Amino acid sequence: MNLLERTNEVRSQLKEDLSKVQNTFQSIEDFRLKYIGKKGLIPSLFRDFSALCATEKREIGKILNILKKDAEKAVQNIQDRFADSQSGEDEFDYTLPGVPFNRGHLHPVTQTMNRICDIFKEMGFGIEFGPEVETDFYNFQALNFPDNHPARDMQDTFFIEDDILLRTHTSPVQIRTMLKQKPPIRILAPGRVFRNEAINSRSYCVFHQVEGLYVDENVTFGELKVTIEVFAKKFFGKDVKLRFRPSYFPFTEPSAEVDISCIICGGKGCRLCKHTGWLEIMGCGMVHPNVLNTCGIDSEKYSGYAFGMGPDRITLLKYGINDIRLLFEGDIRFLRQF
Ligand code: 2NL
Repeated sequence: MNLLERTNEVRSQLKEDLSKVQNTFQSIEDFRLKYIGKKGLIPSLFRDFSALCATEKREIGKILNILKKDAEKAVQNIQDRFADSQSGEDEFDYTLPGVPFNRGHLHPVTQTMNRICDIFKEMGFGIEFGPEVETDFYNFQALNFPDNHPARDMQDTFFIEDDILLRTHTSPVQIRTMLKQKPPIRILAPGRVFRNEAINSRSYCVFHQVEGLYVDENVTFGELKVTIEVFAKKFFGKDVKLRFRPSYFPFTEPSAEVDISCIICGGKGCRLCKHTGWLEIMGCGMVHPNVLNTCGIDSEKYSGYAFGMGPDRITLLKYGINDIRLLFEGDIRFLRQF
């Protein structure tokens, strides 16, 4: 076999051996010594090369040099790969299942308030906010509460000073809006409210309210009814039935309370609806003329409707939760479920 044939033979052998090298120090070192070590196959080809004549050298020198470079490169590559695997950095197994982590989410009451707001926004209501610390004027006086009304009692309201209190409803937001804007006014006032009540499974000292107000010329109770009907069907489902019962609030006349057919039994009677078939979801009415006049809106020219609901209670109903305190205690084991 002449040198050219031997060179080709070494090349094909090198190719085959390279595919069999294992990722261990010994296997790589064996490969290195066999081909480019001092006593390896390629140096031995070079030794024979030096004995050739000039024409033969020209013919084979280039091929031999390429073989040597390729062998050195192959050794470098497998040594690098081995070093990487030893450092452990690039050994991450990308096929492993991911590590789960908690994503967090909005509080269930916030989710309920957002849904309520979204539905009324579609019907053209704007959203307004106001302070949680209010004066007697915005919270009571402007809302047609008589001076001796029991809600003004220290027992029911958290007073900060004589005239300063924590709002007991979000109506002051609407009073503020009516005082600074002319009709038409169509707004929703969601927010946190406070009442100095005994705490139990049904009432807590802090809770939420979403109130709505629409004031314009010729606003009627009929419009109030359809607006609430559209809302209730969107929120609770299109098959829900509604019932308006006469009621009393100082700030509306006439006033009504709104019931929906029970979302559990559909009206047949069950534990949730206390076997009545109905669930109360809100109060509403036509804005009392005294309230409009106090806000500088002529009650001869304008009329309005208003409503108020408790998203806490609605959240309890929706999820079948039996204790309102769970909504305010921030227990992550409870909140995680929503
Ligand atoms: C309920 C009842 C209601 C209103 C709130 C209101 C506000 C203004 C004028 C007139 Cl500025 N009314 N709000 C009206 C009727 C009922 O809430 O049971 N809420 C949980």
